[in-house]
Amino acid sequence: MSSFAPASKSSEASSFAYESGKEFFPGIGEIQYKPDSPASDVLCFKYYNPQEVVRGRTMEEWLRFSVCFWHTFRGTGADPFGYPTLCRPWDDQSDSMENAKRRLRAGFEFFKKLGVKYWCFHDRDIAPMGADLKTTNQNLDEMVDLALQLQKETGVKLLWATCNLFAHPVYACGASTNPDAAVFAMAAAQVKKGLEIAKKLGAEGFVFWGGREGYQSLLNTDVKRELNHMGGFFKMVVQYKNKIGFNGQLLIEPKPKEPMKHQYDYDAQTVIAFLKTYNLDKDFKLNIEPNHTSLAGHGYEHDIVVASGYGMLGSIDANTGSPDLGWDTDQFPMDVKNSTLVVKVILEQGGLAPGGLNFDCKVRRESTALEDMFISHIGAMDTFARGLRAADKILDEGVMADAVKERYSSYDSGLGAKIEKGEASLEEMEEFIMSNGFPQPVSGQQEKYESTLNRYV
Ligand code: XUL
Ligand code: CO
Repeated sequence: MSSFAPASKSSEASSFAYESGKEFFPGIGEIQYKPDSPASDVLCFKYYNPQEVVRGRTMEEWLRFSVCFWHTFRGTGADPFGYPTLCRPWDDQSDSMENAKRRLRAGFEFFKKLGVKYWCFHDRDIAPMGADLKTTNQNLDEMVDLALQLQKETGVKLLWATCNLFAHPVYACGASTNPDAAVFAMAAAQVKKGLEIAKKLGAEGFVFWGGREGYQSLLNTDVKRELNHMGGFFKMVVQYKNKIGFNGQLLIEPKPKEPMKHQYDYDAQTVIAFLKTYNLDKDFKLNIEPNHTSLAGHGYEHDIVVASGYGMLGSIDANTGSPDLGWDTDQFPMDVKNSTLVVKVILEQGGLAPGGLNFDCKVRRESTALEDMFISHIGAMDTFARGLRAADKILDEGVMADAVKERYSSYDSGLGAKIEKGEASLEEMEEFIMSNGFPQPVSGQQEKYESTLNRYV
């Protein structure tokens, strides 16, 4: 997001060089599936074959890839130590509507050439804010009209929309959890408009990432009051969504920290508990981002497994952190073992629709070439295609599932079945141990599972 960039930037950074009506990515055509291409050819898919059928659906239908507008078309490469490095020829770095329109057109050319069927955006990614809500909404309407036209022309659809409730200075102490009720109102007004444009663009979902919903210090924070406010905010969202007939899936994206020291949507289990507490669990699902999962101190696929277990895995922000760093680096996912474990869950729960795999990823600050935008997405799509093939084989052969099933087989009949049905008592358990003696330990065989997995990836 441009607002993350340092206040000033080197004048050489601007390299605006776009001739109206020309292609934004000249020399790059639609990316093809070429399984036999040499390793040096990185501008084609070696594994992702969109129309290939796996377990009764095409790869495209299982994986539902999406490009995010904020990193790929608003990311500048700026960091706290350096000026922008990703200076796109069509972007004059101004906040004008013409610039916003060029960016959007570049975006749709990119989606089409890459061969993804979905995109995602924040309201503030696509349209500049005006001096007040009225002009801000007018700008948004103008951009949404263009987006609708480009969606129709290209067939690319909106996976989900979201509101940026964290970049503007007024949101520094949170949006719906801000101690100031007027800021709550500003966030609510923004989300009202966000839901309207999501409906207009046919969004399949609407995401809430709790950007600054949390605290930096407990000394100045009334935690329970803030959580009540957040619960009330989401109730208003559900009411308005139903009122206007927006049918997209509402989603919350957990993250434990960054930018706040502590964020209320800590991880999947925390968000599920929050939703159940405020009676919102029928209206929301979760959008899981593995880089956030690892920030919470969990393994890569942990939150995906947990959310799916509760029937609440709605969508995935498919990215990865850097194991040797430990913050939200939003890297492109390139690890086949990770993608296999994620796709295995997707297959087991029968798909992700209406969610998908959204690449909430940014090329490194050093990856400055235009073709890096393609290479990064192609690499990640191939990683998930390999994960899909491997997960299909794992499920087909059933070796791992059978081993897990066997591990719990004592619950299939007798005492175990009674426990699972909730029909057993402490007295019966005592009686069982009295007559059968202490049980013998059974091996967990972690290494057996790990080496079995390695046979598939
Ligand atoms: C931030 C993050 C966001 C959300 C959308 O860490 O993941 O980009 O996905 O607001
Ligand atoms: Co995300």
